[in-house]
Amino acid sequence: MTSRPVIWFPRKLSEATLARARSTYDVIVNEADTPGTAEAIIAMSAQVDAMVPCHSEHFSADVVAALDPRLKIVANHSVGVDHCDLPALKARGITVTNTPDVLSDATAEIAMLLMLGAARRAVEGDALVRDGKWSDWSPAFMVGKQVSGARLGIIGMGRVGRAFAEKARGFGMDIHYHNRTRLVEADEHGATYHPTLETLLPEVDFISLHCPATPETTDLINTTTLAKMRDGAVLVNTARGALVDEDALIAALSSGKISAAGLDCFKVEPGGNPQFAQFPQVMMLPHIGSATRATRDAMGFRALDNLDAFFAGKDPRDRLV
Ligand code: 8YV
Repeated sequence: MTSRPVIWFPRKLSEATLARARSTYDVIVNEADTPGTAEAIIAMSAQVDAMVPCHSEHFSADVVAALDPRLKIVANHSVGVDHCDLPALKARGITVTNTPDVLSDATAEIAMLLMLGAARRAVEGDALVRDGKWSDWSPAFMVGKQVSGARLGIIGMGRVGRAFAEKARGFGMDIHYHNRTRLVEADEHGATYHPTLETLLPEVDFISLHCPATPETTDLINTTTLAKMRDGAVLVNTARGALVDEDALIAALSSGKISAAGLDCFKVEPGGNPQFAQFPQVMMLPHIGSATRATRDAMGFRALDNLDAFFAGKDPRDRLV
């Protein structure tokens, strides 16, 4: 009998994922479920053939250079791969995969929750009732911004952006988008394409970020781009904290240029940016875009599908390098 490949799970993935993995592979799970440190990743690379990390494990150039040649594949349990230095992994001959598609709806749901919560003052309203401070009502009380019929600007029209556009169309929103390339007409469903941010930003009432974090998109939302937005625009970020210059956003919230924001991602994670807590019009979540039972299972299974293909000598469906 040939020996089974050994797989390391630095985080505790769903029970269904780990059960399926154990049926095919020898599995090592970090039962403590703490983020895999550089030292742990390097040490484990000598003991395993594959790793299934989350975005909490960083494969920087330094880490990749120190990996043991035994490690053959990094099958990410995430769609974003900004935690992986892909050129460095490619140079070491290590295959890298991700888990696209399966988390688009869950992430779009969280974007919708944040957009509605920011627009309709959910944090403020919840605190009033929760703290027993709701003592009055009038037609002018807690008036928010209506989503239905408003213009939504989506930056990054990949799978998650398109899933969010579909949900927003259900709210009667007029969709505008910016993407490196224009979608084919059938995929636009009537959305208006903007080849540059310059034309998109002044046209929309709500802006939602759905592009990957790359050197080109770092601080995409900054003092200059914020100034181009409509007065009182609402910003939603369920993509990556790296996309937003947080100091610039705090200044725009203070001045009222941005009337509200919904944030699931921050520059520093875990933790977030305590400066945002001064704004009741900012709704915040701790990076839980894909955190549903169904999606966790689907992400785990997609990562295992990639491993199964790789160890069967086939090209994994979601191979990146
Ligand atoms: C996850 C994510 O929370 O897929 C991504 O890129 O940011 C999230 O879905 C995380 O990476 C799960 O491993």
